[in-house]
Amino acid sequence: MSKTINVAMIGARFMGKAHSNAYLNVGKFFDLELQPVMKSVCARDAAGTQAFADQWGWERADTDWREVVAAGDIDLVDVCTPGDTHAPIAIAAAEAGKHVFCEKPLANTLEDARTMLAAVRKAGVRHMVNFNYRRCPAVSLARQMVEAGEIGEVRQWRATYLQDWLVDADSPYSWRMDKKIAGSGAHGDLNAHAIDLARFITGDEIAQVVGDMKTFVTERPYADGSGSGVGASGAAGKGGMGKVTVDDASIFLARFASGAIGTFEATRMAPGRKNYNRFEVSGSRGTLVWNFEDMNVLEYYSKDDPSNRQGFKRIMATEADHPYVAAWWPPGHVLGYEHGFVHGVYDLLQAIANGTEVAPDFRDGAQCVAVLEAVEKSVTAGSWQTVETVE
Ligand code: SOE
Repeated sequence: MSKTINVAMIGARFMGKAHSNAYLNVGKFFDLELQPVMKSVCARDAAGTQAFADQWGWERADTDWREVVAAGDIDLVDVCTPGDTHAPIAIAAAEAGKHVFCEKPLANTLEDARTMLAAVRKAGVRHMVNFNYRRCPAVSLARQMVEAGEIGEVRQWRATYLQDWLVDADSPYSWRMDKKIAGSGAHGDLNAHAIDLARFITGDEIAQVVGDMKTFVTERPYADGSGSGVGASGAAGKGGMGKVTVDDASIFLARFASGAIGTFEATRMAPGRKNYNRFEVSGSRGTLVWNFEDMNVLEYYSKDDPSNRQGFKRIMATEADHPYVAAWWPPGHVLGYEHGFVHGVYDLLQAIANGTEVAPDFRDGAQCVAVLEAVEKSVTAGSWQTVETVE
């Protein structure tokens, strides 16, 4: 009989569902030393939170996160709220001695991210940021291959993270378009993932950046509140127009510490691209390509293949000896978006059980925010900026 760990999740919308699904299923597919107990889900709207708790199996529905993070029966606090509340919730949780799992980007400012890192370190609790794409099996495999030298010395990184849900000027306003709440637009929402993937796959740090950002639609209608997922509005029934204070698109060039170079593009305005999170990394001996829209496949070109057999091969990362796959289905029975969340929760729970490190942790999260912030500075200054190092 394994031991248990009591979880409280703050936030009950899109990410709340993805995390709830992970807690529900992780123990059914993976051998766990600590079984999660879904104790409390907390959000502002009492009736909606109760309905969410009933649907997903949370024992209680709460509305005051301060009481929840301090509660004696909570061991792990999972932060699924918009970026502006990550710091106060995570810091209070750490001060109450709770382990903290936090959605990305870690914070809206580097200052907040550093304060969060200091708080979890001081408390000696486990901490992790949910960069879910690291844990798609094909992405974890790409990391293993780069680490093993299978593309040689890494020289160039190309990331494109393209969506189209804001391409229409009448797509509704939501908190994601309010800088005070979201911190930034496509930049923090999507480039954060691309930066994390670049750091994870290459094992390198982004040292200098220069970029540009653009807001194409500067005001949007408030929604009727019927939406769900990315477009859901927090301003139901308000009427009128909301001012967009974040970017719709953000691009930047990067110089890595090793001497490699890279390009990053994030947009919510690319018609036809739904969740086109793609990277291509070229080394001295080969290239790897991954795209979330075909997430089980890793493309691999090796210069070391015989000359008459050169070409990209499509590796289906669905074999039992691919990362995380043995826990699931037979070869060829593909995995999806939700599995990355299950894998993240699995790694976090095992790290808590064994007292071991888990990545990406708050230092990784803060280093990602340092890159995001340096890009924003470069846009204002019109020049290359050096990225601060978070120790
Ligand atoms: C919306 O752009 C969003 O849900 C992001 O917030 C997620 O981090 C990304 O994985 C999918 O798109």
